[in-house]
Amino acid sequence: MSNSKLNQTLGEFIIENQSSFKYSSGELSRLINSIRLAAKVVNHEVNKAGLVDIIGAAGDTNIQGEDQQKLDVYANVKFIQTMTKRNIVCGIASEEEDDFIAINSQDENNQNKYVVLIDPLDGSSNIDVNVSVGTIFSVFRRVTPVGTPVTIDDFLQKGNKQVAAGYVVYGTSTMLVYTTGDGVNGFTLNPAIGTFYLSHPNMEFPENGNIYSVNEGNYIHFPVGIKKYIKYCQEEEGDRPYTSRYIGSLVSDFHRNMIKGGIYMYPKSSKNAKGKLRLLYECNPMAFLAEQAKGKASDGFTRIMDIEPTELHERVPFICGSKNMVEKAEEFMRDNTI
Ligand code: P6P
Repeated sequence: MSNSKLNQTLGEFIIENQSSFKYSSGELSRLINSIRLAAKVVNHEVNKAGLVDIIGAAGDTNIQGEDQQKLDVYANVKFIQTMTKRNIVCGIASEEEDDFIAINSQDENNQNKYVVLIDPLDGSSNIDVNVSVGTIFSVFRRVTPVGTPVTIDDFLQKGNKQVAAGYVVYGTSTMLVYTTGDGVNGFTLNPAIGTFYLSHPNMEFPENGNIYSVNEGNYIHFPVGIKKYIKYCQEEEGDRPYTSRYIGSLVSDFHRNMIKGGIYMYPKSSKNAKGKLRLLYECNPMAFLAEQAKGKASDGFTRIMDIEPTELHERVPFICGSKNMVEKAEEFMRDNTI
């Protein structure tokens, strides 16, 4: 991409690339634009979380049984409102909602063909300690006929059917990083004027890296293969030992590893038989981004985007990042005799 493209605004980028999206009737562009708007609104609140009484548990718990931080609730409402009010999608599923939300899909005039799955504020336990958090989204074309009510089948699609995916990272700067299947591009928000600018065109995972990201506090509960891979990362040999970096915010760990090279792991364990991360609105979108950025994502055995979903909030083990690092970890996972 020529330098002249740098500092292109997100709006200009969407318009310029709309024609390259083979199915676009402009609806997907409007969808990305609505996510852009919601991201700015949520960013405004996240940035002042310490200043107003908007942090701390909202008193409710979500389907995950996790205390809902008020910002979780706020972000969930804002993203759902923004996509609903603009009549862009026909259904939304959210980490914060027990069931999916149908949006006028039974209206025969509703020609909207996309459904969105979202983790409105991932890593929210970091809010109170001022560590970066993120929003993750995944977009599919509905599989049921337009003008009929959406069903669970519209949401339980394999990740390889995604038409778009991305995240917002609310960090030292706020970035929107997304793909529509033609590479990964990162946009940085200028908060002074509320505009996202193309700052990271064609983002790619380095094939190799020297950062591994895993919660080593769970080490004794990990499968043998993961334990052996972690020990491999720590050995003195060649470019090892690697550096251990774990923020506890998937979007932030993923973002750093995509820029510098690295691997993120949330494996299954004796504590979490299927791991912790959710397939539909965390692992699938991050896997789509990883593969579009020439990285890899699996559960240690199966490509994440080939996993057949069975329920909205199902969890899967997740290994994602630089291609050669993921393949090395898979070797250890597959061959317990090493
Ligand atoms: P643990 C945040 O809750 C999250 O879903 C990811 O963003 C993060 O990587 C992981 O869980 C942290 O989980 O068990 O290590 O605190």
